[in-house]
Amino acid sequence: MIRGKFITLEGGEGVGKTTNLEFIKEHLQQHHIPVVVTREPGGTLLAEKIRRLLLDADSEPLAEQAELLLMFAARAQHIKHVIDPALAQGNWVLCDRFTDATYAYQGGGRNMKISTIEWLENFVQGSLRPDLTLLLDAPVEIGMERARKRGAFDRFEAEKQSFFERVRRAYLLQLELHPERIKLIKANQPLCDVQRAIVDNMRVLLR
Ligand code: T5A
Repeated sequence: MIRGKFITLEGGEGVGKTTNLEFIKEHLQQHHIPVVVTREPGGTLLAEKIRRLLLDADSEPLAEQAELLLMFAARAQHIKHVIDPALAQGNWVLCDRFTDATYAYQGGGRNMKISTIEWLENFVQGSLRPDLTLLLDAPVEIGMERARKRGAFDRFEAEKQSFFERVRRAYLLQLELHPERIKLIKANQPLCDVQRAIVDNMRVLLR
C-alpha cells in the first residue's frame, strides 16, 4: 500500500481555512484520491475534549505551559488514532491546523521557547511532517473582522491585536524556514482567486 500524503491548512483567525477544506476535499476526490478531513486541536473523541478545554473562554486562566502540553497531548492522540492509520491505509489526510500553529500561537503569540516546541514536536511526531502546508495569510484586521461576524469569540480570539500580529509574523517565519513545504496563499482576495491559488499549489503533489 502506498502511503497517503499529509496536507495541512494554516493561518490566523478567520482567514478561510474551514471554508476551503471542503473545496480541497472535492478537488482531491475529483482526482480519485481517498481523503480524510480532520482538525487540530481535535480529531478524536479525547482530543476534541481537550479542544473544548483549550478554547473555553470562561474557565480558569490557563498556564501557557499547560496550553502547550494540551496541544501536544491532543496531537499525540490524533496522530496515533487518526493520522497515522489513515496515511498507512493510503488515504490522504487534510488537516485544519497542525504544528505550524503551535510555532505561531504558542511560539509567536505567547513567546514560548522555540527549542521547547521543537523538542515536543520530535517527541510526539517522530518523523511525521506534512507533505504540503497551505498558509492562508491576510492582514490581522481582515481575519478578525470575518471571525467577528461569525459570532462569540473563543479564548484565543479574545486576545489583543498585538498577539495576532505576532502569530502572523511567526507563521511567515515558518514559511521562510520551510519554503519547500509551506506555500503562501494570499487570503485577502475573492474566494475564487484564493481557490485558484490553492489548486496551483497542489499541482506538485498531484503529478
Ligand atoms: N491553536 C491551534 C493553537 O494555539 N495552537 C495549535 O497548535 C493549534 C493547532 C483553534 C484555535 O486554536 C489555536 C488557534 C485557534 O485560535 P480554529 O477553530 O481551528 O481554532 O481556528 P480559527 O482560526 O478560530 O478558525 P476560524 O473558523 O475562525 O477561521 P478559518 O477557518 O480560517 O475561517 P473560516 O473559513 O471559518 O472563514 C471565516 C469567515 O470568512 C469568510 C467565511 O465565509 C466565513 O464567514 N471568508 C471569506 N470572505 C471573503 N473572502 C474570502 N476569501 C473568504 N474566505 C472566508
